[in-house]
Amino acid sequence: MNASPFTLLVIPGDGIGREVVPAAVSVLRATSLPLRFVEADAGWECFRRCGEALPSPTLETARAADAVLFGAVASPSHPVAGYRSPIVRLRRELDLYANIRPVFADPPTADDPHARRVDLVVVRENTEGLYAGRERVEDGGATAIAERVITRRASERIVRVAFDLARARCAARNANDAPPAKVTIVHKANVLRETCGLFRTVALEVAQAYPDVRAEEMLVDTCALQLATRPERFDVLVTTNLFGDILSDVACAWGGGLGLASSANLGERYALFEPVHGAAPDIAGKGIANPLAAIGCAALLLDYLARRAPPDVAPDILAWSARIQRAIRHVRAVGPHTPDLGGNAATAEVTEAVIAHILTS
Ligand code: GGG
Repeated sequence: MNASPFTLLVIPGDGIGREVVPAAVSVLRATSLPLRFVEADAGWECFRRCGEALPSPTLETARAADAVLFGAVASPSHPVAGYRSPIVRLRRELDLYANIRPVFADPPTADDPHARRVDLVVVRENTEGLYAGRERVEDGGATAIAERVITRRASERIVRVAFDLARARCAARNANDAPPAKVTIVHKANVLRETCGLFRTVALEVAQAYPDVRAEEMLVDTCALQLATRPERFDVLVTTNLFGDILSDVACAWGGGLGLASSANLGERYALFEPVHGAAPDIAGKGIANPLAAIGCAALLLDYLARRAPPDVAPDILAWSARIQRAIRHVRAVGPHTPDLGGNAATAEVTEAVIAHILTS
């Protein structure tokens, strides 16, 4: 392929981000795709070194790149003067309003008849809700208040993402007995009448424009239970920021846990891909972090680039993404496994196994 290269900004961040992001980059380098990598700093360690968690050059480079591959960040839980979470800020600065978290579990086989057929995506609003950053204390610190911001604009655009995705997934299933497209609208409008009420109203309005997609609504607590007990009933779920954060972690237990959970943060102009897991300081530096979630991000990133690539280039990019996804499933099934999956392999061994598989399959 002889196309102009895509520029990817790589931000390893803190802790195991510095181990799993290089693993994902080495998988991307093993493809024959025209990719150019630029690395930049962000995170708690960056703040301690230079006084900024998200230095301006990092933000500018993110705006100039075709996509960003992010690792993890370890913000302290106590307030630190001048510190703001760089990932929350990046999502807001780049208006990455759609957080997409796919969860896939292999269907039952003769070897494992108890396996579950799980193939769902949690679509989480990424810019407002309880994470809008509107917190304050009153009564001299005796009362703490967080404002939950829900807007028609943000609700409408995230729900459209979910319905478009459900439609696209249904088209890709392409089999007569494949389940129809379905979107589950998750809220708590019976209690949060104004905020969830607005989200629900807008979501049901948007649903009218997608007669081919089945829409259902579900209270968030019911949804948590259903995700834990009947995950196979879901296709695409759409919800507000905090609910989506929690539900997507519940769902990812079916996909092999946090070590395999990848996510995309998408907006109109920018895209950032990050493993769902955090910086994991307890295992950082030991070389045993599971790189598969970050490598899964590399596949999601290629899917995104393919949608923006010239038509003669896109199929090759998609083919590499599919190869990476097959390799992840293969390594997940047969190993080597890092300790979080019950093995004793190192990050590097798992990465090498993925690369070997994509180059030979
Ligand atoms: N890769 C996802 C990640 O870093 N998760 C942890 C997280 O979001 N932390 C927020 C923060 O530390 O600011």
